[in-house]
Amino acid sequence: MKQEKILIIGAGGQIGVELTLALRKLYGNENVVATDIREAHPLLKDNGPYYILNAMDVKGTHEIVKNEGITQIYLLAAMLSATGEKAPHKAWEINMQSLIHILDLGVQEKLTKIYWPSSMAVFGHSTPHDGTPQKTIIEPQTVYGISKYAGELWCQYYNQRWGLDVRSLRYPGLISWKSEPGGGTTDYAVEIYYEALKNKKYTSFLSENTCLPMMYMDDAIRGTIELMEAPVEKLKTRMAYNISAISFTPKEIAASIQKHIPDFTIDYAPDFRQAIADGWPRSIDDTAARTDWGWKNNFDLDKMTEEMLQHLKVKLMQAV
Ligand code: AKB
Repeated sequence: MKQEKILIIGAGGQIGVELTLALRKLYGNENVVATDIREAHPLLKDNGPYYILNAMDVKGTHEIVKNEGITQIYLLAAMLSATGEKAPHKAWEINMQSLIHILDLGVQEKLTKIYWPSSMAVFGHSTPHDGTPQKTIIEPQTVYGISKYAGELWCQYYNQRWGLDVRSLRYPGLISWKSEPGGGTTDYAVEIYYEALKNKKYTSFLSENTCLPMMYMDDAIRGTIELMEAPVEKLKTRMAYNISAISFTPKEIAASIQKHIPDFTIDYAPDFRQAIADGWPRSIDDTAARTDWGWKNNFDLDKMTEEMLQHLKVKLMQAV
């Protein structure tokens, strides 16, 4: 069997850092080429090949694919829901063009697999908000959600027309301590842990009872790799799979933190991100992922809180 050589575009982002580390463990450091528009994230320094690359740079990407003998690409670079609303045309251009040129490259270079993340942001007000099904009404209300839904259709199209093996997940909000999120509506659920440890108080930009689907990064990374390793005949959709783990509100995550930091307090000052969150599911039905390729989450809210506080405490102490 040919040794896979993986290219990660957007390796410095919230998912990218941990996915690169996990894939390097699995495939060997030298077989996972990390790239990002910025200098290498501290956790990706000196443990494998790294290039500075703009996801929109078709020529530069092609050169790396050729020179490094790349067989698989994970395209993670994107503008998320909140920053996307501030610059809708730019978000559309970045999110769509980067995908289409990677899909073309996939066909041209006969790549074995491509991974591209979708999001629960594909769902909008007209979708059932509780137990949102895999197949349902999809009318996203943010440019990020529109680009993710259009992208899913492009992935399906390239699979049906050229047999390209593109795989995708609709992530809920992701919570991590190794790398920080940027520009999302669910970012409050990471910020709250930093602020709880640093200042024992947090002002949430979402209202107290806004319930959203979320997932600890360990589960998300394992799920992504499991999807990518699943035998092709198990995959029953070439749109992105719904995956879910836990759903909670700002009030509930605060209560989970208070079990460890009793004098932690939270108040609420909803901003423009509230309207985005109000259009998203409260919980997601991921039966298809569980049935087709065995998806299963391991972390609930309290287990995640325990891990987040424990790791962030050490990280913040080391940063002093
Ligand atoms: C965001 O909040 O924009 C992202 C997402 C749900 O895809 N975390």
